[in-house]
Amino acid sequence: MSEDFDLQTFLSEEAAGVEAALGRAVAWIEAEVEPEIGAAIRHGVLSDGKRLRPILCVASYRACGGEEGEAAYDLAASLELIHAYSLMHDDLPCMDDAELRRGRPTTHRVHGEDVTLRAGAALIPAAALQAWQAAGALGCTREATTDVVRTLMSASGAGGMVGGQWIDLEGEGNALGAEELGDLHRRKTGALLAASLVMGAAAAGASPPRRQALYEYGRAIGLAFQITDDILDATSSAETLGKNPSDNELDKSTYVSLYGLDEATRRAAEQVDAALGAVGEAGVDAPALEALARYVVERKH
Ligand code: GRG
Repeated sequence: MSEDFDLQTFLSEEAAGVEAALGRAVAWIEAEVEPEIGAAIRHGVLSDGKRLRPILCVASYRACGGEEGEAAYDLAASLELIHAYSLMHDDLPCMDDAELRRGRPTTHRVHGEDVTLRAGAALIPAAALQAWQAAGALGCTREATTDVVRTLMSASGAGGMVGGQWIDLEGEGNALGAEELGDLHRRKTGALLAASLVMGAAAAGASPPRRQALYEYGRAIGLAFQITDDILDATSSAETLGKNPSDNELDKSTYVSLYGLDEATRRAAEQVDAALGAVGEAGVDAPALEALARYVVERKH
């Protein structure tokens, strides 16, 4: 990593930009829904997440020549709206039945199941609108705007995150093979992470090879992220993670159960190298992307 890149300062400055954009997004969404739904949305979205997807989106946008400004964070916030809904629904009793998320009670434990279900559902079209509005504010062409919104919705949908979650739920109690596990995670976690990079590139009007390189970077760090998630679930505590480790309890197949800790760690590092190789070959010189790829596997929660 470049010696003089200060990752912690970068992450906290970027998170501040994302936080402000999420505040603006939640304010317009709240104005359209009943107060109890708005309160649940506020709980699920404005809690203490790492904001990795939006930070990646803005880093990609900049790496492709996009200019500074609030609208880039507004675009990036659309990814966090999808991510937040997925966590709110994932924690429901009909899915993972979790009581703790981001160090505090899950949305349904505070606001109730039916309200959380509706709040999460409201966030899906809100995210599409958020991305569409932000692309307009960024001056994206009609083609780039379509690309941005389609990328977000396609990564969130049945071919991406929703499909991956379905395989995950069906897999509980069954040992998945390497191919099935890879497919599950490419869809459940990897698709939205890769979309973060592609949306930033598309909004900045990146050339097709550069956009492709960022997609490959996103796919690789998506896999590295999930392997690390499995390692943290197997080795860390609820206090550090802000959620209860649950893979074992739910009898889920993971990279740790399939390969063991050492091999899982090696595979995560291999994906970081692949991510850096993809952007390096395309001549994308972005210290932030390099630092973020390493952060994905070095993080503690
Ligand atoms: C109805 C089948 C069906 C699906 C609905 C619920 C759902 C859609 C999808 C769930 C997808 C899911 C829970 C993915 C997990 C991704 C993941 C590893 C989350 C943790 O991400 P971090 O570490 O969390 O970035 P923070 O809290 O920092 O944002």
